[in-house]
Amino acid sequence: MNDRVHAAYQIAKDHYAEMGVDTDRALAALARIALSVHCWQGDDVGGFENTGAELGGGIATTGNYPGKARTAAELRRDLDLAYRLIPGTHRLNLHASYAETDGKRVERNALRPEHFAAWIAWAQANHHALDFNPTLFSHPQAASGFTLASYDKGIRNFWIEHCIACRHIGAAFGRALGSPCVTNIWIPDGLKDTPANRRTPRELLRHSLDTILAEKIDPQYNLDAVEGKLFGLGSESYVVGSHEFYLGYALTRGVLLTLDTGHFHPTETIADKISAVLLYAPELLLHVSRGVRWDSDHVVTFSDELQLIAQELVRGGYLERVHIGLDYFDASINRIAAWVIGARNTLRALLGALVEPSDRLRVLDVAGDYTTRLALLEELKAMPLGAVWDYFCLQHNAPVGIAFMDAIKEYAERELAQR
Ligand code: RNT
Ligand code: ZN
Repeated sequence: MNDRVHAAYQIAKDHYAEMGVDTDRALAALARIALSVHCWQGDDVGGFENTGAELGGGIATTGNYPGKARTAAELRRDLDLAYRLIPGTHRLNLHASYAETDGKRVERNALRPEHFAAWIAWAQANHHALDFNPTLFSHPQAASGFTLASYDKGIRNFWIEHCIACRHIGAAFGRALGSPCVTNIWIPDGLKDTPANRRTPRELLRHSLDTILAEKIDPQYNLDAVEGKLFGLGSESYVVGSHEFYLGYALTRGVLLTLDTGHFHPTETIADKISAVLLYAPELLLHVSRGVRWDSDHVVTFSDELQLIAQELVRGGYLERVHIGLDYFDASINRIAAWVIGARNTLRALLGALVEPSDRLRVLDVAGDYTTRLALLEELKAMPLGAVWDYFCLQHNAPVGIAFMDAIKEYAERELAQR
């Protein structure tokens, strides 16, 4: 098979060269991209606090596929396999609820870097830089559906303290791994039905965020990001942290804006937003996901939307300014496969964008030759991207094609079946 992959790559390379594209350069550029792989696909966003609290905050996993990770050690083993099947070197995106506290109850506002010592050691040993998220859901203090925008000062303060603690943990990750940690704040606050007052919760949220971010932390270690949303389960009529809220917030405070592909109206895509926001914001965090009707968190497929996002990142020259994270959770299929399928698709889409004849396309734009532009873009869709992708997998010792499922099935029998 390796011979077949090499031979196919040579033919593809020549074919792309005829188009004016250097595939070796594209492969080298792809190898520099580190995806931030979300830990929470591995255990249905459960975390390991064992508080008995159900998944809350208007997000939900459906399905009961066997083999879910029950401990941090199991989750790390599952991640090890996923990373082996995803070509390249990638980051891990952790949530605060994945702290390891030796069976002791540690409140979220008292979390410290040492509660993530095992994660840091594992990340160092395996070359995964770390990103982080405070967890403002699945908790008694979030039972009302409100956290940083709560009318209750005690609740607000609890979550402010939690977010401050998380920024320090993020900075510790950045220091330990030698790469800035992006600490992303997403809150569930919202209402099922129309509020009488949309204004005050937004003022409260702004104030809470300002308090959280008051302390300056060296961006070499920690970068702050804020993530908005259109609606959640049970927050259909009003979400305090909407896109406009956070766009304004990020731009005036100089923090990163997070765009989650599942957090907009169904026909609205984030691809068009990237070049607009990056005129004003220094950096972006993406949560690559797939919205399907009311769910914003399906496994990422090789969709038009995914390809368009990748094209925007490459065409705009934004790869250095955009942190690419994954964010979905499916409990109805093998969870390791879910990670691998979504991550491989994201990388493959980026490769597709990297092998575009970008100079030629730009000339057509400027010349106003939209007919040729359309013709060329459609021809590109049938270029041998698969051969270049297979070669990338081979280069990085990851399985070629569907062979990654063999490793997952073997692991499912050996390891997951025991859970
Ligand atoms: C929820 C947000 C958020 C979460 C994670 C688990 O709608 O997308 O990013 O998915 O924090
Ligand atoms: Zn998200």
